[in-house]
Amino acid sequence: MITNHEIQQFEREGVVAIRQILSAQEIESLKTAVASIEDNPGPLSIPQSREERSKGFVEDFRRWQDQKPIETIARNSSLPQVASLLTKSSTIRFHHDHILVRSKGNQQRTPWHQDQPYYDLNGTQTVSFWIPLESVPVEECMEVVAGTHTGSWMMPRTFVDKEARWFPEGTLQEVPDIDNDRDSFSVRSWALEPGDAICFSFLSLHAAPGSRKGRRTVSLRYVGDNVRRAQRSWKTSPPFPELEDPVTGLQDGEELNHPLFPVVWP
Ligand SMILES: O=C(O)CCC(=O)C(=O)O
Repeated sequence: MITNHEIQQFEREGVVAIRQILSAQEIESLKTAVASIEDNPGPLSIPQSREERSKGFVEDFRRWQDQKPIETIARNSSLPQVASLLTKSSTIRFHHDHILVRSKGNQQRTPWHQDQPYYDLNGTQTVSFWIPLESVPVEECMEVVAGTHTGSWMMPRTFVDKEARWFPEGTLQEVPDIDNDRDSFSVRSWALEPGDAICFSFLSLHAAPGSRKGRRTVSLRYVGDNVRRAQRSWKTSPPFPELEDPVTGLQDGEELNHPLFPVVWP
């Protein structure tokens, strides 16, 4: 399922591509879910307006809660076990799904960023699986900077307006200008086929280009033993307002022991 070499690469670089981690049937079931999500945007979908959506780049979050194929793959595929091996965590919780759909010719780029500063958690045992539903040529693949998974947190900003909506200005270092200094960074990317996935840490710096033929991707995100809630005074992306409930929510520093984050391994 996964080799020691791949586990070591993830430990060293914070990113590894794993071939045929999902079956053709599993990819088909994700396609069905994504088609349904495109037709029925959820409350967290971006953008919300029909006019903006027609520009051809839409995102959605936390749809495992109403799209059975996503829940089934998040829980029952090989991903939870691979997450456990990569993060060296004895237990794994599913954290959330993130759906990204670019229509044919949509050139909107996802800028360089780390995911973790957008979330309300701390901890190092984290992994996302970036799962394209169609083949992706290397020049249209997500890119990840090797080694950033053990480095500093960098300022999360809104992708379009570059606003510091999460951490206050000046409190975190800025994302470096990788595109104008590419030789100084170890940038990883791959040509992928359906069933392949890029596994990367929540702290790995990554970006993704637009697409000529269109690209539908599902990112499934998992956390391990040492991950704890970090209460924020702002709305995270994605938001988890349920965690603020004084009775059923989670306090700062608590384990993510909540039905929103089911244990999926073992
Ligand atoms: O596919 C993309 O455009 C970016 C994906 C991404 O940033 C992620 O999955 O965390």
